[in-house]
Amino acid sequence: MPGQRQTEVAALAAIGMQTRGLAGEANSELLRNIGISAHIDSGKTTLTERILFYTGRINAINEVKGKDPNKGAKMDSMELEREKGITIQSAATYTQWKDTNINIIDTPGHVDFTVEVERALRVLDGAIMVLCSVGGVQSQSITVDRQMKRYNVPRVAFINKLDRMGANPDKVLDAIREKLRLNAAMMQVPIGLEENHDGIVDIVDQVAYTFHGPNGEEVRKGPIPEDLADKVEMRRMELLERLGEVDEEMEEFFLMEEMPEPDALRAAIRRATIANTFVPVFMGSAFKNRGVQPLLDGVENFLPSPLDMKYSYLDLADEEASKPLACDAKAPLVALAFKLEESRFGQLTYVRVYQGSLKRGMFIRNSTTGKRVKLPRVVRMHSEEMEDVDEVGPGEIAALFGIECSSGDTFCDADIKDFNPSMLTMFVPEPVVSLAIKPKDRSDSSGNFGKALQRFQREDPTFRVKVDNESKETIISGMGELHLEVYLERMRREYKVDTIAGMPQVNYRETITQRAEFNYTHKKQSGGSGQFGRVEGYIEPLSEEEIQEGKEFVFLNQMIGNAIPPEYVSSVEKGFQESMEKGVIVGHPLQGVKVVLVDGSAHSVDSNEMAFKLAARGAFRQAVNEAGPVVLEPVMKVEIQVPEEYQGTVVGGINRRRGTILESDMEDDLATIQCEVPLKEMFGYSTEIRSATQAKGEFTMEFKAHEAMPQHEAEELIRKYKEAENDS
Ligand SMILES: Nc1nc2c(ncn2[C@@H]2O[C@H](COP(=O)(O)OP(=O)(O)OP(=O)(O)O)[C@@H](O)[C@H]2O)c(=O)[nH]1
Ligand SMILES: *[C@@H]1O[C@H](CO)[C@@H](O)[C@H](O)[C@H]1NC(C)=O
Ligand SMILES: *[C@@H]1O[C@H](CO)[C@@H](O)[C@H](O)[C@H]1NC(C)=O
Ligand SMILES: *[C@@H]1O[C@H](CO)[C@@H](O)[C@H](O)[C@H]1NC(C)=O
Repeated sequence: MPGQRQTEVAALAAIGMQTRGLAGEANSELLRNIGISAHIDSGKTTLTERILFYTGRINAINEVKGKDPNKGAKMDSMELEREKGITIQSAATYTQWKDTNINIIDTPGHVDFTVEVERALRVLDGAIMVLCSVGGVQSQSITVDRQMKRYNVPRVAFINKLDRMGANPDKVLDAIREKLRLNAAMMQVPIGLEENHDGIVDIVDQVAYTFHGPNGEEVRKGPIPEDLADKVEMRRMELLERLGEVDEEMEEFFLMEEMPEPDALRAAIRRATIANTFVPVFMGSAFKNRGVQPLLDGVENFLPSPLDMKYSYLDLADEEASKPLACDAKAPLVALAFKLEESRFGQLTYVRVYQGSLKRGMFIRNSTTGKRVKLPRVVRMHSEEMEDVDEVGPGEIAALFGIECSSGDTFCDADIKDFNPSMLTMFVPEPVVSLAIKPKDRSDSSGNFGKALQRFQREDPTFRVKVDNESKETIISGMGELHLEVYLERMRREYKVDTIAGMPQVNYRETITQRAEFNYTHKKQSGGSGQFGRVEGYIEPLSEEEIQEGKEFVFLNQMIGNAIPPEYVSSVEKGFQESMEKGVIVGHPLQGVKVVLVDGSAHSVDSNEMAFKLAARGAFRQAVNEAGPVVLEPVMKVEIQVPEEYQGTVVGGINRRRGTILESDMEDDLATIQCEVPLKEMFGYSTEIRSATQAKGEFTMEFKAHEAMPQHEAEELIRKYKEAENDS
């Protein structure tokens, strides 16, 4: 009954607008923008689903990975996600718990899609970090934690799956402290574990919560079970001690051996959580409907509102000076587009308003390009449904219709002149895998092949497309095999284009290992206007610190005097920089090179920009072979979990794939192996591990760094490159 549904949505929207109109600006204090991030399979989707159910946003719970493909969990809106059972695309959902408005940004779990996580984290004020009570802190939890630290995202932890065999929340807490180095303490003590898991005891309020009704919607309060009293007391002292380490008021209580009132304790937990010096730990079982409502109270009580956070923008009108943003509805608008999505309603642009308000019908401007557009519609999204709203205030997350833009664009009020704010650029990793593709239908009469590629590139900065100049092939690159596979699948489903793909290729790099000098003269002085330029200096590898700072190429001018006129020095730099694009051993880009210019000479008539650029290129060619060039390959951090009986086989497989085992742990017959393996060797690994372990093993991986390739491995590449060069 689509008609009825629409009326419902319209009615909801009307109510929403009304309450908002009454509450006005004070709303920011009651707003929480949160993400839920987790290791794959720790239950993030299940938890999100429960949150939406208990907050009244959905009427029924559909289990993730259910049998009926049309009835997957609400947050996984793409059909493909349902089939793969993993969350790929983030969507923003708006809901309410008690008086608090909550925006949930669904962040993807798979490491191939970390840029999505990064983007989501950029617009969040806080997060729930979900951990499995059996798996604990896994490699991906560490990655996600590192990202949260980079963006200073305060968080609460939720230890899920207390109903599972081997559930051990105490051990997970130790891992949070040791592996993630977080100052964390339990907010709760479990009532029973595994099949006896029944509820939780709240340490601050000293009450037991149990969950009843078909979906755990009925929360009953009771006294602390007698056998748990000591444990609760122990955890309560520990909570005070941990808070005392970061909060003076609590330190005093701890030293006086006094317990503060629950309100004072809660206020301290909130202060420390927002200051990112403390992480409160909640627990339960999303699947068995235990512990989710108290977690929501925790979100309300302890995670920051937009008013608690200090953000800043770069003022493009003032040499990109960093200036503070005010979470004030009347201040000039600053909003960040953080996600584009092709929906069945057309292009949706997700934005976070940092300052001022977005109003339907107003004119907004892309602060970088100065392009002015009218804002036809503003909506709140709930997975695939939406509510129209007239205005969204500071701190809020909304979606816009009919706005052409790229993710990462900053919008401001078009009617305010000389105000050009830019939100910081987002961290985007370089793609590590490439794949040559072409449409099966060579004519591609619909033009959809090109359209799809353009769309994906705009949505996802880690997905790149280029056409190889020599082979005329279309090359797509991304963060892993699965990343690219997902796009080919989306092309087939959403754009009806079947593609033929080659073998995935690794994105190699080259670098130099020692210092080498150059002294090169570019000269063409026979007839007509001549060309003359001489450059002298040396190239050397960048230092470890420079690489740590993210530098790939450094140019230093150490000339004494003006042997090369200043206007040509930039041409010299450009010439060297261009040489970096294609290495000499296998033709892949160079990185980690420093060029130092010490001398040169020019001719009063025959010197020009081109002459110096060519001199630099010649000098580079001259020096690079002397500088010990090597091939670098991407190396991945891999974490594998397999039942004990397969450990030997799997370790053998990793050794064959040139992997280095860093660590292996054994717990309850389950081995966790941490290793580093060249990406090239990881192709097809999912098939191997499946067949080697009767589908009982699983692994995750993420890019670590480009590292030197062993000579004998590089030789094959070098030979192929030389053959290709000779052919052309
Ligand atoms: N026993 C138990 N199983 C759970 C619990 N929560 C989730 N699961 C199961 O764990 C599996 C993974 O859950 P999801 O919610 O899809 O996990 P996710 O973290 O969203 O995973 P991705 O979408 O792949 O990132 C599903 O089979 C769930 O039914 C829990 O509290 N207890
Ligand atoms: C807005 O500015 C950014 C940065 O220059 C640019 O990449 C983007 O395409 C612009 N968007 C529009 C709609 O002009
Ligand atoms: C591609 O080839 C054309 C002509 O063959 C050349 O003009 C152009 O600069 C090349 N582009 C790149 C990126 O190499
Ligand atoms: C560099 O080359 C020039 C011209 O070929 C020569 O005069 C000069 O001595 C050389 N410099 C060094 C340090 O070898």
